[in-house]
Amino acid sequence: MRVRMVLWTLLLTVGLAPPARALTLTQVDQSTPWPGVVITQYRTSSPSADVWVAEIDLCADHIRVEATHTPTAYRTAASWGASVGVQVATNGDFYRTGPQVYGDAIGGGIQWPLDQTGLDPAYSSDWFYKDYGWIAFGHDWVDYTHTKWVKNHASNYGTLGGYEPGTVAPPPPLGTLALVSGFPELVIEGEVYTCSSPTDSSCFPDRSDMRDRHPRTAMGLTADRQTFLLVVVDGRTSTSSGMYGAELADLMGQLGAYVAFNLDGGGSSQMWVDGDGTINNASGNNLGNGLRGVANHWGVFAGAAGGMPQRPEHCVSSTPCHTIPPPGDILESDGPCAWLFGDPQYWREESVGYGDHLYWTNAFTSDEPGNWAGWQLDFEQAGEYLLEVWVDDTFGVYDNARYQVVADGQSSTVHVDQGAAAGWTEVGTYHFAQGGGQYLAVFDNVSGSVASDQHIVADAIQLTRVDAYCGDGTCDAGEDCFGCAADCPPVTEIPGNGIDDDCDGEIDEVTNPTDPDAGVDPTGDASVVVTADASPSGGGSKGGCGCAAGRPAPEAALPWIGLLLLGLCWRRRARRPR
Ligand SMILES: [Ca+2]
Ligand SMILES: [Ca+2]
Ligand SMILES: [Ca+2]
Ligand SMILES: [Ca+2]
Repeated sequence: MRVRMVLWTLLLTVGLAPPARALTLTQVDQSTPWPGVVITQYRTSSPSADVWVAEIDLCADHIRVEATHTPTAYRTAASWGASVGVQVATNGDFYRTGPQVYGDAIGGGIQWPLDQTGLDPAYSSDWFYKDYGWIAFGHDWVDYTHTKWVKNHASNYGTLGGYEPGTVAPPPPLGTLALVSGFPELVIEGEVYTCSSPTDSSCFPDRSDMRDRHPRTAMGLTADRQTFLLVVVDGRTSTSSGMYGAELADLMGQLGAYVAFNLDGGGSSQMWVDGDGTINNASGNNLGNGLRGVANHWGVFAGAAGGMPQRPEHCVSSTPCHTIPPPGDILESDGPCAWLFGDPQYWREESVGYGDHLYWTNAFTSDEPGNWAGWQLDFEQAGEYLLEVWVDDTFGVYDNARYQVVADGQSSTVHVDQGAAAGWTEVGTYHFAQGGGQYLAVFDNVSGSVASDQHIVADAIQLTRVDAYCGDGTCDAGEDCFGCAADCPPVTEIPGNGIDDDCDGEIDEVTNPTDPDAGVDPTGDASVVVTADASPSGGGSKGGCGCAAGRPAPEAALPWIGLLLLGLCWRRRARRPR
């Protein structure tokens, strides 16, 4: 927004006409059916079109964004939305027979198989291959990646943000829960895509149908990443003309998008709201042929009716669900940092296990998980941690339960024999980074046959710090009484060891041995001396602070070392006559 304002100011200052912004929005209706969801209907002039906007406050209670899991059939937004239990749904990416989509897709935290996405090398010669950008949602984050065209023309846009801006079609971030792809990009880092003419061949070179007026669907994100925009524009009727791509870009900019992408349009454009049904003229978009089934969708859980936890799932300004302190911690599967995915009826609860509560589900043969559980991990300090899971000896049955550990950007898969386990069971030791974006997950799907009733438990997990850290009670290398007084308490200054043992900011200062309060020799004449047994060569005991080189810098210590040597010489001379 600010970029645009600056641009306008600049244009006005130099006396040029600003680019025509033909689109005028008039609000027709607005409602807030659930906290965090505002549905607005607009009428636009030039062109005359009906527009529906769902503004989703990602930091409102109970808000969670979902996208279609690997589909086996085309569904309308209404049918899919009702079956998943979301409150708002729209169509998503372009699709083809399969069902498959043009870009990448993730629903319920599970990426679609390659051959149902446009990433399959089989499509590498197709016109749309890797053209897409996406918006992706994870735990406490939202991200986007720009389209191929934008990445290949990065110099037009200054510094590109988003995920891996230098890589075309990067693998999605670990921990992505929902992702839908689209192109072309309509708003790029706050800059609305503009064309000299909306019908010129140079306008949206990555997609020629942007140069005709069609029904449209678009997705956008505000600069603070706290508002998700889903927009549908009707067309192909006498009352609503649809929009050129350039008009859609203008619309998304006016609605406050910082980034925005075109989604599948035409007969696919539809917005469904629970209780109101399909709110736009989706059949009109489909030339009177009723609602069209599509391959993927965006959905939004909202309000208590959505059944999601109160804590918003993708709010970038949330404090972590829990921060694991330096020594480690125990996180429960029914605690604030746990996820349970899949049909809830297949997650059974028992009043046994750690804290007298566990969940279990059965292993089953499938390419994709049906039920899976996850634990979000957010650390106060980076370090090495032993990761264990609690396995109840009755309900832990399956001998090859598959876990995924995401630690410090690395993903590892570990199989655990839950049948042989009882109590705390090691998964492994990992280096975790400070902060979040890390997790443990356990999945129920097995390739190949599996016997019945092979229970997999999801119960508490435990993290135990195994490397040295401040607060472990030992003064370790790299710690001192400045940075870690808990482990390295200040002790009486020991001269000559180059360490500021008493943490007063002076290294090896000479003190009166019989009266330490007398402090440093004030005159420098060495009238205050040190006894031999307090010096390092005299076998003076090394205090708790002696485990690391002290500060300040060596040059600051030099005068004191000199003074000490002078003092020792003086003492030797003074003793000689005896
Ligand atoms: Ca438990
Ligand atoms: Ca320590
Ligand atoms: Ca000192
Ligand atoms: Ca010292």
